[in-house]
Amino acid sequence: MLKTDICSILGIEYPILQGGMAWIADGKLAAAVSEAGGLGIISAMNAEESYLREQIRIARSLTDKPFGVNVMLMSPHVDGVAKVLADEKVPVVTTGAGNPLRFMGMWKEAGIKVIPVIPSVAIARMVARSGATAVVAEGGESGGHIGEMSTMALVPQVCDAVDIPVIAAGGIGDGRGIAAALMLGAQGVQLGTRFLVARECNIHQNYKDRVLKASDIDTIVTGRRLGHPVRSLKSSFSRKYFKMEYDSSISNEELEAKAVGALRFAAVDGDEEKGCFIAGQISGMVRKEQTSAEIISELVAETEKALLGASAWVR
Ligand code: TUI
Repeated sequence: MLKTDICSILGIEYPILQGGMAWIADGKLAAAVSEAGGLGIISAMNAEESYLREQIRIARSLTDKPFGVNVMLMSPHVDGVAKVLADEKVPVVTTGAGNPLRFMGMWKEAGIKVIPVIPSVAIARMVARSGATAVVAEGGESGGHIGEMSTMALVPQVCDAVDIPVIAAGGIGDGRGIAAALMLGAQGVQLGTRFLVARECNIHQNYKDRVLKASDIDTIVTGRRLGHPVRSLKSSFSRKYFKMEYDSSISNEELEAKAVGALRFAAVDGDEEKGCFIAGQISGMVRKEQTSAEIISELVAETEKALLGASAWVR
């Protein structure tokens, strides 16, 4: 049986978290993943407090199991969202795209387990000192807003630096990746891209089809010039955006403006011209639509096989 300490800490069956993807990870997907024994995570994204309350209500109507909420710290509604989470006493909060320190006291007081997503050792140390329950160490193979480090190099260095559990993310798409992450010292994993094609994932079919058709080299990183690199699938939007970043006649303000709404255009409208189809480098490994329960049970079986088989190399 695949079990680590993070399972008892979070009250889940398997050490598998579903990433909190903006415009994608809603109450229905999170509940399906939690029902399957993982930790489903709702994205609070850029939305107002009322959206989050509704998604929490939906998740609670579909499962009694623990679930999480991801807070995008760059959201204009972050203060209100942070209060809703304390008020609703959600079991787990993960944070991304910034420093969660100013909310940690309020969340801890509400009994919430706080798991910041971090891109470097220095930030891992900082959040550990402030009382984080665990960290998600996310490498740049992942989709969305990324740091500089790769998962392979980041995870063991974070494990050495902090004495709280480390959950690996970025570039993990199947049981081999999970087994490898555990070998690097992680106690669990977070997967986003694999859940894009979950049956309970409510994104536009064009988005799912793009992931299903992607090859290993089909992602691109845009936004470096603005200081927030984002990995997504190559598309007419992302290729155009990439070129604009090298065009000095285009101002940073214009670049920012061109990105507004791009996640929504992808997830809700499946718009090939205006959408930013966020996905990680493992897109090339995602070949079929499955229920969240099928994804989790396949991942667990593959991980157990990989871990048990690995001892054959020691003679
Ligand atoms: O946050 C993510 N992934 C995301 S957020 C997002 S929405 C967005 N869209 C456009 C631009 C920016 C965001 C899509 N995908 N992953 C976790 C993550 N956190 N990656 C990097 C970080 C991070 C960066 C800096 C965490 C902490 C941090 O701290 C710096 C500081 O000291 O404030």
